[in-house]
Amino acid sequence: MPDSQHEKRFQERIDAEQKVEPRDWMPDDYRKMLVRQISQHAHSEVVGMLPEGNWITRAPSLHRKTILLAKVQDEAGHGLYLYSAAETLGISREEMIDQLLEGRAKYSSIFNYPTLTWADMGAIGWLVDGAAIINQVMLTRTSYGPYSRAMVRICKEESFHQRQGYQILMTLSKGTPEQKAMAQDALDRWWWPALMMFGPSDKDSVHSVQSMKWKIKRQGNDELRQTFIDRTVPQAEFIGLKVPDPDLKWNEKTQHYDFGKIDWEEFRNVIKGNGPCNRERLAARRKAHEDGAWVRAAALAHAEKQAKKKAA
Ligand code: FAQ
Repeated sequence: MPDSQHEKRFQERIDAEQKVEPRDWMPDDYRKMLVRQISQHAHSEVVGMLPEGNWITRAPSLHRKTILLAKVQDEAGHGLYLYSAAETLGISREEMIDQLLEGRAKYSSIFNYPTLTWADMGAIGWLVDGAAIINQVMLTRTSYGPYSRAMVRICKEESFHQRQGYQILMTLSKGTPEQKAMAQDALDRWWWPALMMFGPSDKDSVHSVQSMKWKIKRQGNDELRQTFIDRTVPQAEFIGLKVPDPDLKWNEKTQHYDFGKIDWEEFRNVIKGNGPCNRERLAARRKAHEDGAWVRAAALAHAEKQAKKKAA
């Protein structure tokens, strides 16, 4: 069958809401688009462990420490589901990790900001996981089967992460004036970077049109960002914190919040590698990769030994 016929059938299947599975025919560009997005997503989960990992030894109680530890481990698990989903498209995990370590792959801009106080653990759970959920609930319905199934599992855990972050900030907000100020400071620093997580405005988004045609993404970046703002502003008000945007205002007519201008120059700089922590994050991942070389070698040697035993 000529490629154009294949492509026509493929689009018909997408339009009929049938999931695409690894052995199915798919256009090369569909495969590339998925490898790009899923690998970036996997790298984000793994690099995303670093800002919170910074606070595991300094959590204010044993109880808080165990919760944070479990959350960071969950993120590692999400990375692994996602690398596995990308591998079904014909790229190896080694290749994806090399791309990250050599600075050739992107990961979410948000993880290039520093975690300065304990309140940042609250802000990450509430805002960063909160933003991730809104994007990922949409992705549970993505057209590629393995990605969609990974998202279902991941979203369940992200909901718990969001609640634990909000609970940290709620506790601080009800605490001493210093604790409340710490919570407000965290919201002030994380609000705008959280809005940038959804990516550039639809008019500047390179991939959205094709991605939505293939139902990889099912909503635009701006729509998801608006949903996040509409949900999060009342949550901030409920715990007595103020969103750092003088232009934020409920609009009766649209039934959404109007909000101020996002600093896209800052966003572009961060994704170019010039955010406050880009170099530190990549250096930490490279060191972890080198330190783990003996574990990978031992695991491979064991697997080879088992395979020989089986063959004998
Ligand atoms: N950061 O044309 P679009 C989490 C890039 S998981 C860096 O709109 P697209 C869990 C984009 O890649 C967070 N780069 O692209 C957690 C493209 O560059 P390229 C990660 C960004 O793909 C919580 C270019 O800009 N979530 O947080 C960003 O259609 C706590 C043009 O953009 C996902 O990855 C950005 N924020 O839409 C973990 C979800 N935004 O590739 C630990 C899956 C855009 O041409 C602790 N991904 N770019 O070089 C997606 O839904 C999409 O890829 C978007 C971007 C929405 C991120």
